[in-house]
Amino acid sequence: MTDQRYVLFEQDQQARGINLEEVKAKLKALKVETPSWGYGDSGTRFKVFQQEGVPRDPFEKLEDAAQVQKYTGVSPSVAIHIPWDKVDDYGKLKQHAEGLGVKLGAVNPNLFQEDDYKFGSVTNSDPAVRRKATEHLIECVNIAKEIGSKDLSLWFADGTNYPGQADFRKRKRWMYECLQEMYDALDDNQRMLIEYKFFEPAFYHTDLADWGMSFNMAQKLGPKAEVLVDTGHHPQGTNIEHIVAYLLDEKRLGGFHFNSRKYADDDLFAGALNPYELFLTFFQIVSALNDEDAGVRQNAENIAYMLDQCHNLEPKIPAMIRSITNVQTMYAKALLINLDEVQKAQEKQDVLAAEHAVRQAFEIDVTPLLHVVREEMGVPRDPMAAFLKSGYQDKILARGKGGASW
Ligand code: PSV
Ligand code: MN
Repeated sequence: MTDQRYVLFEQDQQARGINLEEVKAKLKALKVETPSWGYGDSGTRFKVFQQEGVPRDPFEKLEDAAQVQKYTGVSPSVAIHIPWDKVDDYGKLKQHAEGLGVKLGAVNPNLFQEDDYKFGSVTNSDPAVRRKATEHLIECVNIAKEIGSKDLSLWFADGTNYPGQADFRKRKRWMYECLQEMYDALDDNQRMLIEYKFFEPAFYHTDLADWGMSFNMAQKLGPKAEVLVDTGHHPQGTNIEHIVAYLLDEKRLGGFHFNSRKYADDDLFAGALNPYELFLTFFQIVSALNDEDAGVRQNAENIAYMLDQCHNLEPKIPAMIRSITNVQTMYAKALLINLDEVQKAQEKQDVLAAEHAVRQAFEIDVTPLLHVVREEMGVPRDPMAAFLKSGYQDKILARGKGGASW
């Protein structure tokens, strides 16, 4: 059946000089990894509300993640967190994932939940704690090798609460030493993605507080170290797309943890509060995909897109589907920006025309395009409606309450 809405859409976009076949190919190639911890119970420091049907172990988390892939077709891998997803046999976990049509993705070490790490992990003044933290990092590299995963996502809760509590410079050097040891353990096809966060759980200083610190660390470590941008980890008003462009130009943008924030690291689902920011982030990526420098293009092609969000009130699988479709929608809109038009306006220093060329694409309704793309990919046109109709949510209620948290 010819989709009338798509026919009109196609005419409009062709008139704007957009190559829709290219846009469709890029949309089909998009992959957004979901986090295993986003399927578990989560909450705030005040309360974790338990939901019925939450997975009880890593195997069930993968089953839920496979639903997101089944209905969206663009989330074929799942990030794991060690020890939250620790199992005796990672080969079995890998096989289970593959049997469900997904893969295990980035491995996230956890250096923030043990008493030993109260005063820091890789920055602790006690060499025995730093040793323990380094061993855990290397353990995670080995797990990643075993499951065939390329990416290790690193986030450190390390920081201090009071002036004078610890020596910033010494901590910086200790962190570098530990990460260097981890770096040396990586295979050639593996990379470490270094995340930053400007505050929390520490309130006075955080050892990797911003992208510049992560970037500096990555640069000193070597080409297998890149920066991970978690959209929720910036102070109010930060121009995230500028950070993205800068890192792309330096060929050090490793990946994203998408989510929405209003005040702090809220971890609300992606695209709920920040659609224009997400769109402008993709604008920088789309522009880098067309850069004259092959290295920049290559970096843009190898970005690990991941979600990092907690669903404290909302059901988890639909929240994940909504985020994925939000990300897909913003990417689709960014792909409709006429980059030549933007460039011409920039050359003429025509501020209004340049801004218009960008915003115009944001205002286009991409629903007909996404429907056709999904149909061609063999997934439902409306992934959310199809999932809700499937009965899966009712089926998992049998798991009861009290599943895994985070
Ligand atoms: C920290 O806030 C973070 O964003 C890191 O990515 C962790 O891996 C994740 O949340 C889960 O704690
Ligand atoms: Mn994160």
